[in-house]
Formats: sequence, structure tokens, C-alpha cells
Amino acid sequence: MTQNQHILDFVAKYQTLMNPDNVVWIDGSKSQKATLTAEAIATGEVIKLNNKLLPGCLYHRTAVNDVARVENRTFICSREKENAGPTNNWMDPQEAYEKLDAIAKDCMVGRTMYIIPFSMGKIGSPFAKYGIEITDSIYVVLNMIIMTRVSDKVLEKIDGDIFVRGIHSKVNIDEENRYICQFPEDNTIYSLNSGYGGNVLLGKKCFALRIASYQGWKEGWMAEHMLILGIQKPDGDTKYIAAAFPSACGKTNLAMLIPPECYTSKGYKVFTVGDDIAWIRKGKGGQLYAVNPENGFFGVAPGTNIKSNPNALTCTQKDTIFTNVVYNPENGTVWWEGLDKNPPLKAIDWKGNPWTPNSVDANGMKIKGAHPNSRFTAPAKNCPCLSPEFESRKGVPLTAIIFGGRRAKAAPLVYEAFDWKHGVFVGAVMASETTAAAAGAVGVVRHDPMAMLPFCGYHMGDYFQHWLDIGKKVKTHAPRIFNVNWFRTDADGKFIWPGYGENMRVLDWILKRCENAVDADETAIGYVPKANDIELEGLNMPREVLSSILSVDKATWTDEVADISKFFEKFGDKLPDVLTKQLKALKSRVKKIGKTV
Ligand code: GTP
Ligand code: SPV
Ligand code: MN
Repeated sequence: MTQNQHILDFVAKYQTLMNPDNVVWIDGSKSQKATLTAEAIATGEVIKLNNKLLPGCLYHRTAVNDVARVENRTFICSREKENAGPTNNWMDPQEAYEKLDAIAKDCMVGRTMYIIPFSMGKIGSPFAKYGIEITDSIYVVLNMIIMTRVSDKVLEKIDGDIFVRGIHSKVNIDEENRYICQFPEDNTIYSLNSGYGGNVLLGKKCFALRIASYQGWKEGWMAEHMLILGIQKPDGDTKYIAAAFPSACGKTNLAMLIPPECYTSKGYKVFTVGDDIAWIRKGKGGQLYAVNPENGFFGVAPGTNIKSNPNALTCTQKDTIFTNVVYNPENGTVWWEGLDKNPPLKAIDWKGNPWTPNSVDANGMKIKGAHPNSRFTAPAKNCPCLSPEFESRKGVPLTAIIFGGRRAKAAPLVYEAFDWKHGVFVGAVMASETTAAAAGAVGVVRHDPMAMLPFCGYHMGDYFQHWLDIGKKVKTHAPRIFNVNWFRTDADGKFIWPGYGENMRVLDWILKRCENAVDADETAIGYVPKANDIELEGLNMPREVLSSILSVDKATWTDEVADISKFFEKFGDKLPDVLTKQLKALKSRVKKIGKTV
């Protein structure tokens, strides 16, 4: 345990409030993990999977009403409402503590309280930040052991009261009393009545993005919803790229991509540093350096298969926890839509009901066996293409930053911002179709600046200014900024671009731009590739089709400008002038589309 009075007081406070039968300190040891796993298996909280086919793997189902992040029940509890900004739900901190304490009172009677000391980032590294999560869920403990660095060593590293306090209880998974509250000024997260990933693995979105974005703003660094990958070129040189896409828009897939044959045959290799979160700060030589503060992948299962993402699939073959996928009791394996064409014939679906591939609902519609937001929790070290820099203390230098989303029409396959300020504008005006990663309607286009709409722990106007300030700090060493869209559709609603591994062709163009090795067309929205400059070898795609997804349509962008203007109004005085000017300039460039000068 620890002598640190701040930690002991924190634990004692919630022990008194929540009144558990036992308190267990998690130390990160194999033996303790084995004991807890056995206990969770005995109570049915998890099911042990086939030890030959999926060694060390577990299966879990959450409550049917608890399968995704709940943005409408997520609050930033800053002292001043203004500081949460127009894009976050806000609650007064005192009111929030009182409300949550009332719900949490005696919630652990008959249960065990687990105290999890964890580190985001390599323990002892300059980037590392420490946390203590209190929870009554063994499932949370087992997931945190995969996703973060859980160790009793963290207790020794914590200096005084400098740690993030995470308080979680399942209570009784009551939707009406579900709250995910962040108190940025107190380094505190309080999460009640959920047992689902992003709501309860408090190191992830709650800490590494909502709390950390606030810390980064105060301390001069950035916490972003970004994957980080390295591309090793045939000459052995590796360049690093970070990319922000909204939830379920392709970060894990891009981070682990396997390049097409025309690249692998030349010696190109892609390495994964992270698939969801990047902490970025200025480092040696004035460049921006990024680390992945996590230690595992909490990936979307549906659609993951040997063709789309073999690396992710390999990650899940041992020591992985599967949540809300199909369970095959006959051989103790799992399945999900898009895994293969051999679904189990007699299985259990994510709701716990008997399921066959022919199951239909009352309206005759096929019933999905796995929830669209079903997930795997896999250790990073399982990843066949994990970067040798994964454990780096100083992070990897960024050559490019990419923004992207799901846009059926507006955004071209790829374009480059004119400069950092324009790049911040490109990030700020990102919009994307909503996905199953959060509760609510799917497929609705909404603004999601830098893919951080649900994760920014302070006023987004200040966040934009912070991005501009970071640009000033790194000046000529700033990474170049790009936007991508893998999701343009044809008249039948089919994706035109093949995506996945083929996205390497776009990354290749991006790196060439960063090396000033390729020209581009200057358009109203940024630099767009000349169709001949995207490698199509081995791809059955006519150049005209490629050209069609590189186009910038005047009518679409005129609507886009109107939409951005409306979105920007939300921010009032807090919208940096730079962005107002950028919008004006975009508007005038869009007006000129099609006119000869
Ligand atoms: P979070 O973990 O929620 O942050 O998601 P993510 O951004 O890591 O997304 P992920 O890579 O898991 O992909 C989400 C969904 O998008 C999956 O169903 C993928 O199959 C699909 N997807 C990923 N990349 C591509 C692509 O290049 N093209 C197409 N068409 N679909 C893709
Ligand atoms: C996301 O929704 O962006 C995720 C999954 O990565 S969760 O951990 O639920 O936030
Ligand atoms: Mn994510």
C-alpha cells in the first residue's frame, strides 16, 4: 500500500460513502489478476473462452441499456459554466458532487471496492500522469490492467496530491441516474451507473482526453483523439503521423494498416504507436513529439477481419476481453458481423439471447449477433506491428497531422492545409456522420472539431486558440496538416475508395508533400493531389474515379460555408479572430470556384 496521506484520505472518503464489504488494492501482479479472473468467472461476470483457440481470453456482456458512451449524461463540472463552453454539458461542481454522493451512498454494500493505481504513459517518463481509480467492477479492473499501466509502483511515483482521482461504481446500471462527470479543476472523475468501456475505464476518454486536454491547456501541451503511426521507408527512415478521426471512423484500422503489395515489395512498413489517444508536446529540435498514453487497444469488433485488419485480429487472439460480441458456447469462441462468413449456428447474441445467423425480429429484419459498438480489449504488446518506439520516453516526432471524418459528399479523399493556421481551421470545421460509439442516432452529420467534440474538457474556443498558440511555439518545425475522407459514396451509397490498407496510397502522397517531392493543385479548400500523383498500381480504379473523389464541388462547399458560419456563432467572443478570418477567406475562394481569373 502507501503512506501517501492524500491517497489514503481519498480512498477513506469513498469507502465511508460507498460502504463496501471489502477493500482490495490492485498491485498489477499476475497472481492477483488470476485470482480476480477466477472470481469473475465464478460469478458469471465474465466467461472464460477456449484456452486452446483463444488463450487467456474472456467474454463479457454489458447491460442492454449500457453499450456506448453517453454524451448527454457526460458533464464538465468546471467552477464557471463559461469554462465548459457551448459544446459541453455543464453542472456546478458542488451540485454535482452532492448529487453523485447521494446516488453513491452505500452503493458498495455487499461488494468489494477495488483501488487501481495506474499510469497513463510509461511510468516515470516525462509524459506520464498518474491516477487512482476506485471501482466495484472486476471487469473494469481487468480492462484497466490491459489498457493502462497498473502497478503498485505508481503509488511510489505519486507526488503529494498530484494524481487524477477516478471514482466509479456500477451502482445498479440505472440509465436515469447515469452520470459521467469530469471536474477538471479538481483532477477528478466521477462515473456512476454504467459498466461500459468509455464511461468506466476512467484512464481513457475521461482522463487521457477530458482531464488531460485541460491539463495540456494549462501546461502548454495537447491531449488529442489521435492515432499515431510510423511509416518506415525503404531507406530505413521512419516518419510519424498522427490522425484525428471521430469515434468509429477508422483510427485503429489506419494505425495498423498493412500497405499494398506495391509498397511492401519496395520495403515500406507501417508501425503502430497508438490507435486512439495522443499526448503531444514540443520536444528536441523544436518539433512536436507524441506518445500514446495507453497500453492496449479498446477496438471496434464488427468489421475487423483477416482482410480489413489482420494486425488487429492477431491482437485479439490471446489475453483479450471481448465485450458484447456473439458467444459460441459450443466451442468457447466469439464472432461478430464482418469477421468471416462462418457465423456459429447456435450461439448467444450480445443481449444474451439464443441466436442463429437466421434470427429475425418481429418485422422480419435480421438480428445482429454482435452490437455495432462491441469491442475487444487487447494488450498493445500483442500487436505484430507495434512500433519499437511504443515505450519511448520522449515520444515520436510528428511529420504530419491528419484530420478526417465520414463525409458522403463534401470532403475530397485528401487535401493539405495551406499552413498551420489554415490547418487549425480545417480541424475546427471538421464534420462527420455519427456512429454507434455513442448512444443516439447514427449517420447524422455533425460538427466534431478535431474529433474532440465529446472529449474537450474546457471551452472549445480556448481549445482552438491553444492549437494556434502551439503552432506559434513550433513555428517552422510544425507538422503539415491534412484532411482525409475514406467515406465518399457513389449514387448507390457505396464507398468509392477501397480504404483500409489502400489508405497507404494517401499516406504516401502526404509524406511526399512533407518532403516537397510532389506538386498539388491549389483549390478553394487547400492543396489537392493531381490525380496522377496518387499511386494506383495494383488497384482496379480508373483515374477518372479517383479524380471524382478529389473534386471540390462549388454548391456543396457553398452550403458547407453557411453551415460553418452557423457553427462558429456558438463560440461568440471566444472564437479566435484567426478562424473568423479563415472562414471569410474560404467563403471568397469558394465564390470564385469555376470563374476564370
Ligand atoms: P474508436 O475506437 O471508436 O475511436 O474507433 P476508430 O476510429 O478506431 O475506428 P475503427 O478503426 O475501429 O473503424 C470503425 C469502423 O470503420 C469499422 O467498422 C471499420 O471497418 C470501418 N473502417 C475503418 N477504416 C475504414 C476505411 O478505410 N474505409 C471504410 N470504408 N471503412 C473503414
Ligand atoms: C470512442 O468512442 O472514441 C472509443 C471507445 O474509443 S470509448 O472508450 O467507449 O470511448
Ligand atoms: Mn476513440
